[in-house]
Amino acid sequence: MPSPLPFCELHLHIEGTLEPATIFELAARHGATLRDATPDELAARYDFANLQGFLDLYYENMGVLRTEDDFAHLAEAYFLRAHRAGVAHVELFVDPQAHTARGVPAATVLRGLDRAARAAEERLGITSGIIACVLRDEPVASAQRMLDEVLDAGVPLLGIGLDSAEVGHPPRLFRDVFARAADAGLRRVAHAGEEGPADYIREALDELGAERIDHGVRALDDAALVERLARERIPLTLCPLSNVRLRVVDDVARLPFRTLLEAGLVVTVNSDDPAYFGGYLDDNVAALRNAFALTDDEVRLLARNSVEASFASDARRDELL
Ligand code: ES4
Ligand code: ZN
Repeated sequence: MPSPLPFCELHLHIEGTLEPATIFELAARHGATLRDATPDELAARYDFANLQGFLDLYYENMGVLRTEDDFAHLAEAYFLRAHRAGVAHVELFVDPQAHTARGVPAATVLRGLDRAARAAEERLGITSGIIACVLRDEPVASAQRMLDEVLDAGVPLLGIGLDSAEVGHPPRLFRDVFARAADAGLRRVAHAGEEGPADYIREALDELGAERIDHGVRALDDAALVERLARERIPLTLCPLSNVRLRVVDDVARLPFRTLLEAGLVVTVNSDDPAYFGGYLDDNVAALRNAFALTDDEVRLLARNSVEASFASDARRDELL
């Protein structure tokens, strides 16, 4: 069934759309050797004990992304699949430090993504923006260099985010990086409360000025925080299939989805790393629909929330609502 309304996808790591078959295709193009003999053999290892188990493979696999064309090709394939899923606007995450560490300049990455984004707007009508994420398990100085590089790349940038291994890497460490990003006109988001404590969500708001929280399911451990998120209409970008595959919950039905909605939170549904977690945006919506017997009105609310939570222009938001 087609989505009843266009969705905005607000939590999507573009490197997490790198499908096993594409990894093999790019490895062949670059003469790179892979650990596995076939895409199926690789995919058979997509059985993760936790976030770190996933991240290890995610960073290894992205080694096949080397040229501007590689990044353009990756994003083109994503935009086509997102279009089929009913996505009308995307704010995509990218991890520049994961590429510069391998000798691929941030400008190469951003130019490839930007080229695909322009084509997607023209051909598919999908609007988008790029959010450069700080790898929180790397030093602050590396994050500062990344910010300089992406600001100097000559490609329009929507925002700054915070991702990678959460526990032990609190948001407050990156206070100065986010302050400088805000001064440069970037929007601010942060992963918090995925595996880490509710306190990290509070820090993301107070120390980083985060305007949205990515995941944030652990907010429910702190009633005052939930009340604040509702009052300030700070959206949460939930990723149901991700939470199951990374064992945040045993199954989608165990997500505190109705509790979050009933607390008045601006809840959105997103796909995170769809090539790794078993589905794109439509699959995530379907998983919630099945697990919680969502009505069409409730699915429409999720679509509306995604528009409200987006950083799209007022004109574009009016179009989508
Ligand atoms: C990520 Cl699911 C998730 N959490 C944190 N960082 C990430 N980077 C890519 N996917
Ligand atoms: Zn994520």
